[in-house]
Amino acid sequence: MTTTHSLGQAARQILTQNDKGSYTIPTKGLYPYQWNWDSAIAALGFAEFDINRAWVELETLFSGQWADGMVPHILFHQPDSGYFPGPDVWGCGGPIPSSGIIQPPIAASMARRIWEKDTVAGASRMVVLYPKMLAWHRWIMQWRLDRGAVCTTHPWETGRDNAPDWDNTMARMNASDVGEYTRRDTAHVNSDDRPTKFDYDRYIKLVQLGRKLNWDQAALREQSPFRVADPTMTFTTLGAARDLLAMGTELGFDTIGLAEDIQTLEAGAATLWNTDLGAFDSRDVLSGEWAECLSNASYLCWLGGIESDQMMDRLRNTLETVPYPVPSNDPDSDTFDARRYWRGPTWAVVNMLIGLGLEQQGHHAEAAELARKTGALISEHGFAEYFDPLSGSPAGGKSFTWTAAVWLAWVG
Ligand code: 9WN
Repeated sequence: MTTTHSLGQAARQILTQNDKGSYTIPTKGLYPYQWNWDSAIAALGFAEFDINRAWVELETLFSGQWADGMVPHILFHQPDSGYFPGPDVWGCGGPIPSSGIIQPPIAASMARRIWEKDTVAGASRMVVLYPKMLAWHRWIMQWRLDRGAVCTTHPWETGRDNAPDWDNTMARMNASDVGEYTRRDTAHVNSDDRPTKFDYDRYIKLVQLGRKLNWDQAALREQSPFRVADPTMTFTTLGAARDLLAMGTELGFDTIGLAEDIQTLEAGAATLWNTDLGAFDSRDVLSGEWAECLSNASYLCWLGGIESDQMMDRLRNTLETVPYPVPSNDPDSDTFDARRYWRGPTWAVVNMLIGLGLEQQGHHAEAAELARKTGALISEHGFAEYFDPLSGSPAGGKSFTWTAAVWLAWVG
């Protein structure tokens, strides 16, 4: 019988095996570099048994910060031919070869939780990290707002790559001139569980556009066909702003503008409420269209400190009716696909972010129920990248860093 103790040991071993010394890869083969939000989650996992290593993870992530404050979604520390697109395709400057886009800015929220475990040691690490985190927050506020909501400029930025949220926007894009390229992901895992060629052509087309515009945010805002205000970016930015304000106030650091930013982002979060859908939704900024998608990101409202009775009703219903909640797409939707990545599968990492939000807002019973169900999923089906929400069967990469970290920091 697998015990909680032995699963804890297995989870630690995964973190240790994926540890490259000062940063952690998500999983061997499929993802050989440092990813932004994966690293923040890895840090939370490390904090359960090696708090110094947790801080090092975040410090390495911020060592890749660009001069303007942007923190890239991938840092290509060492060349590796196993992943596409690599640094040669992105063509970015920056202190470490990197991608030119961001990911959900959860690092400050994870840092706050690590700091709370040891405020004395944490204070000295935050002296260096805090200004960098604040600079990234200010970069997002400068470049990514639409009516106060935070926009994504590439499906990869949200971390929810092929979510149906982007279908309409992607369908309007012409990627016929993207050229030849060779995907590497489908050499590692089942192609039925990954984004389609239609999606990949558009992912690469957007990278080519960013490169052509030298990753100039003002030019991209003018010329990119992809700009969507979304719940992932908005709620994580809002949560991070609140956490920066709390830490900055406690530690006597610069908090100028944070309280106003929180008000702006709260107003922005309200613009993501789709009344007809009855849920937080993504909104295409260029067309004004709703995505009409209830996703697992819709439930990140609590992480952003936003209450919603309707989302709570939906969550309770999902916990009761879906065998392995929370699915990344509504099982009643035509676009639902139980195994294809962000179009249906359950992601333990998003469950944890939903759960941490619920706990923070005092919804302890729902947080405990979600943690229990996520724990059952991992103990029955392993530390997979994601899972079929109906059968629980594992999909994508194995021995996955953030699934192990979720076990250590939240459900184990
Ligand atoms: C592109 C690393 C990342 C996660 C994302 C997940 C997936 C990459 C990919 O893997 O995205 O960034 O190549 O599929 O969608 O959330 O951060 O685990």
